[in-house]
Amino acid sequence: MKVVVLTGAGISAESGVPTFRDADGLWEGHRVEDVATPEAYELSPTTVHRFYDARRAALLSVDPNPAHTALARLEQSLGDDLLVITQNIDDLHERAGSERVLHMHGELRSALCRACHGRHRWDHDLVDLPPCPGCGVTELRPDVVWFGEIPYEMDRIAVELARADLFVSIGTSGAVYPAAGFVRQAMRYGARTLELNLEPSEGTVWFHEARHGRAGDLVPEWVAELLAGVSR
Ligand code: BV8
Repeated sequence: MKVVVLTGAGISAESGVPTFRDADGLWEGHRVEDVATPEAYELSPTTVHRFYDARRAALLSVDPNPAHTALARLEQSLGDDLLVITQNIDDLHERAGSERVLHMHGELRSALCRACHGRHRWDHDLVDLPPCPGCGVTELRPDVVWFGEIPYEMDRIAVELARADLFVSIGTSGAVYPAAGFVRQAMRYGARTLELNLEPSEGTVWFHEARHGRAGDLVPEWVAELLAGVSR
């Protein structure tokens, strides 16, 4: 059975990573859409770097929670039949032990050079415009997908959604596209669809089944069910 899991900010909420809805979408009074866009970066790279430098630094003070570890356990059992597509730019899936993780909106711990397009593991601030380790030019930006930019690996995602027998959405409001459209895409190819979220998402009508509660409770429960089914 091929399983595709889509995760959003809600899966990291219990780890202490604020969701977009938490702060009513605001950061230091800035609408997220106003700091997570190419236009905002052109206007004030410093403001945008400070936004991502703060989130990158905050990663050091959070840890994966039982929802992340349950998915890592599921990967142990399903192997290549499981893919986690995440909208999150934190590294909590990997720190929980998941390897088959696709960051469709990029990663905080990566810097992208606008001059040579090289990508570099990055754990420090970018606000001081450090030189690119590859080409030396001071054109490093956060390796994240901003509003108005095309998400990463959309072709691979389309293939995986078409192959999925089960599509599970965890901790996402279904407010941001194209991720919010994946449930219909998977369903179109015959997948069974399940929503695990604190509250009904904007796309909840598209799911065969929806369970509402905290990911830290719902995900380990669902994984145990699946493994019980799988192991029998
Ligand atoms: C694009 C990286 C063209 C940066 C992000 C169609 C209709 C309308 C608008 C559009 C459309 N198509 C495109 C758009 C425009 C736009 C968009 O969707 N705008 C929205 C605001 C209407 N989309 C884009 O610009 C995208 N690009 O479309 O390019 C294209 C596309 C495809 C092919 C070719 C061309 C790019 C969007 C990516 C932007 N970058 N992040 C950063 O992080 O700073 S988006 C960012 O916001 C996140 O990555 C995530 O995707 C989104 C936030 O959503 P969630 O993760 O769901 O978080 P949220 O806070 O909203 O909800 C949390 C949920 O968890 C809640 O439901 C809550 O109840 C639940 N929860 C809370 N606690 C828990 C919990 N659940 C369980 N347990 C808990 N403990």
